[in-house]
Amino acid sequence: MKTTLKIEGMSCEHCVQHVKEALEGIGGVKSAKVSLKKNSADVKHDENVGLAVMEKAVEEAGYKVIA
Ligand SMILES: [Cu+2]
Repeated sequence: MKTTLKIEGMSCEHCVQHVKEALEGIGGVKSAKVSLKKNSADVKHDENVGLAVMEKAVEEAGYKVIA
């Protein structure tokens, strides 16, 4: 499955790396492609990884998922 998350609060490549690591640290997430320019993350994951889990991981890293 692939989910695109809109992310708020990223300002540099460090932020991108934080978000990427946070998402890829979730069991069942295969990869996360994070774009600073688009303020988004394309996440490839198993079916059992819900949106709430991804939102929580991003928030714990210090950023926010919007809509
Ligand atoms: Cu940054």
